[in-house]
Amino acid sequence: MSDNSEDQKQSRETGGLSRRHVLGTSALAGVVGAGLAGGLVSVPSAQAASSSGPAPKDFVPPGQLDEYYGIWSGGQSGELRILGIPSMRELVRIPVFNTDFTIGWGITNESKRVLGANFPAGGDLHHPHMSMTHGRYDGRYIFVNDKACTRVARIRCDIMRTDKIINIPNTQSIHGLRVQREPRTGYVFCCGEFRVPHPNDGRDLNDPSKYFTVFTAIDGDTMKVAWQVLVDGNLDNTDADYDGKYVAATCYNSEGGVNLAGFMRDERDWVVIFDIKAIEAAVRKGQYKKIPGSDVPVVDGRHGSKLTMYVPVPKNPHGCNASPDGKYIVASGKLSPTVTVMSWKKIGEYFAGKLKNPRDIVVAEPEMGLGPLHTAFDGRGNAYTTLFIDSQIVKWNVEDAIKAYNGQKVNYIRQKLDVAYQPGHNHASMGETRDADGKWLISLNKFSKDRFLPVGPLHPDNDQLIDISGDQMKIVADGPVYCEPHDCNLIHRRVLMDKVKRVWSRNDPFFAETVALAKKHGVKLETDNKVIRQGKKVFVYMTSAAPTYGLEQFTVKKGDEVTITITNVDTIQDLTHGFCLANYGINMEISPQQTSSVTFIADKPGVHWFYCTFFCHALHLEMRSRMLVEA
Ligand code: RUQ
Ligand code: CUA
Ligand code: CA
Repeated sequence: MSDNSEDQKQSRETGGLSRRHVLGTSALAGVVGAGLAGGLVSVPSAQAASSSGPAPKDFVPPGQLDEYYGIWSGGQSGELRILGIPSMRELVRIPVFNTDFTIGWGITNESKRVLGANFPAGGDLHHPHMSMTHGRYDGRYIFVNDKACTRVARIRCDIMRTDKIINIPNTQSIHGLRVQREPRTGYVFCCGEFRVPHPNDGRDLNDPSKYFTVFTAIDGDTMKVAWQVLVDGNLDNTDADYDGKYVAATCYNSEGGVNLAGFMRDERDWVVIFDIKAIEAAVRKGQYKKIPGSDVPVVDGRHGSKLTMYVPVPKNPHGCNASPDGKYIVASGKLSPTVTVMSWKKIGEYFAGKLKNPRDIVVAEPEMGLGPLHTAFDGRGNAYTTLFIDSQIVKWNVEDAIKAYNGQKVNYIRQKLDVAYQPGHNHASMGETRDADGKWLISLNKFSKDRFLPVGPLHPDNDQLIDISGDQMKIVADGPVYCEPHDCNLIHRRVLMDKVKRVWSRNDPFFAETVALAKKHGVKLETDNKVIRQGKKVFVYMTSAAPTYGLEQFTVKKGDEVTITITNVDTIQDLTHGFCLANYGINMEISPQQTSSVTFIADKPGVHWFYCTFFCHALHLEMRSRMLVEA
C-alpha cells in the first residue's frame, strides 16, 4: 500500500489525524480512542494545556493540524494562498494569474495551456469562493477574479492547481465574484466594474454616455460565459441568495461619472438585483443581443427592465453579503455610515408585482460608523461589519436592527472592536454557508503601520484573528502578510481533507494532453527514456526517480525546438522532484506520479546541466544530467 493511501485511510479512521501525528503525541491517545470508536475527533487546539496554564485558543501544537483551511486572496501578487487557521501558518501558494518559478507556472506546457497564449505578467486576485451544493461548501472548486485583466479562474481543490482561466468580454475589470448556492454551483457570478464602449475597439473614446458594463454568469462546470446583463452604473461586489433565484450587486456610479467628483456627486447609488429565472427565460426566447467581437448573449437589464431591480441605497455601497439564515442581503455603505439590510423574500414580492417601490425591500438601515466595507455572520443572528475609516469591527444584531428600523427602541450594536488598521474584508468561519459556526473572524487590515519590524517603505498587511465564540470579540493573533489579501474563506477541514490528493493520479486531466502526445509518439511515460527527432523538433522523454533522471545526457542542435517531458515514477507522498535547466530560465515541479513538460528553443550551444530543485534524497545534489547543444 502506498504511503498516500495509508495516510488517507488513517486519516479517515481517526477523523483526520494520521498515525504519524497520533503516535508522536501521547496526550492525544484518549482522543484517538474516542475517534476510532465514534468516528469523530474534536479539534485539539484548545486541549494543549501546559503546566503554565491553558494554551491560547489559536495555539496549534507542533505536529497537530489546524481545524480550518484559510483560503486567502493574494491580491496583486495574482496568487491564491492557503493558510491553516487558527495557527495562521501559511501552508501553500497556488499560482493563478502570476508566474511562479517554484513549480514552473507560466513555464510548463501544462500551465501555459491554462494561462493561454500571450498571458499577461500577472493579475489582481480579490475574491476566492468555493463551490457549493445546497448552500454548503462542496470541496470541488475555488473560483477567483482578476481585476487587472478581466479574467476569472478556477482552482481544482483535489490537486490545488488552477485548471481554467477565461476572459470576460464586454466589460473591463472583474471585481466582485460569488457562486450560486442552490441547488449547486452552477453559476459563478461576477461584476464587471469599469464601463467601456461596446465593443471597446477605439470607437466612442471620449463619449462616456456610450460606456457600459455587464453582470456576468459563468457556467462553473464548463467555464464558459452563460449570459451577461447590461446594467447602469459600475458594479462592485455581489452575492447570491440561498434559493437559487436572485443575485445582488452593489453599484456605485449611478452618476455615470468618469472621475472622482463624478463618482461621488449623488447621495444615493444602487443595489442591483437580478432575477435569475427571468434572465434564463429571456435568453431561451432569444431576447438578447450579441456585442461584436464576443459570442455571449447579453440581455438588457438597465432601468426599466423586468429582469432587474435597482434599489436606491446610500452612497457608493461596497460589500454585498448574504446572511447564512438565507433571509437577508446586506450592502455596506462605504461613504455612508450605514449598511442596508434587504429581504430576499421581499425581493421576490417586488418581482411578483406585489411591492411597487424598490425601497420596500429594505428592512433595516442601521448606523455603524465611518467607512463600512464588508459584513460577516456568525450563524447566531449577529453580523460583523468592518469600518475602514474608524479601524473597527462592529458586532451588531440583525433582528434588533430590523426592530429599530421599525421604530422600536432597541440597541442593535453589541460591540465595537479596534483592529489595526483600516480593515477591508472580514470573514467568519463557514460564515457564507448554512454551516456558519461563529468561531473565528478574520479582519484583513490594509495597514499595519507600527505593528511589525520595519521592512522598508512597503509595509505588510496585517490580518488579525478574532475569537467570536463568546459574547465579546477578542483579538488573538496578528498575521503579517505580503500585500494584498482582499478576502478569504475559512473552511472547516472536514470539507477538504479527504478530497485533497497527496499523490497525482496517472490519468489526471491536468496533464492529459501531454500524455496523449507521448502516446502518439509511441512512448510509455512510466518506463521510456528516449529522444525523438522530427525535423527541427526534438522530444525528450525521461523518468525521474530519486536520485536520478532516466537520461544521463541527451544531444540537440542549436536552434532546435526542444520539448522535455518528465514523469516522476516515485509513488511516495512528498517525494517531489524538480527540473531546472541551467542558464535557460526553466524550472518545473514534478510531484509523485506527475508528468510535466516544457518547450523551448535550444539557442545556447554548449553543455547545460539540468538538476533537481526539490530536496528529495540524500543524493539530491547528485541528481543532475546534461543537455548537450551542438553549435
Ligand atoms: S473589495 S476591501 Cu476588492 Cu472585495 Cu472590498
Ligand atoms: Cu530529485 Cu531532488
Ligand atoms: Ca456615487
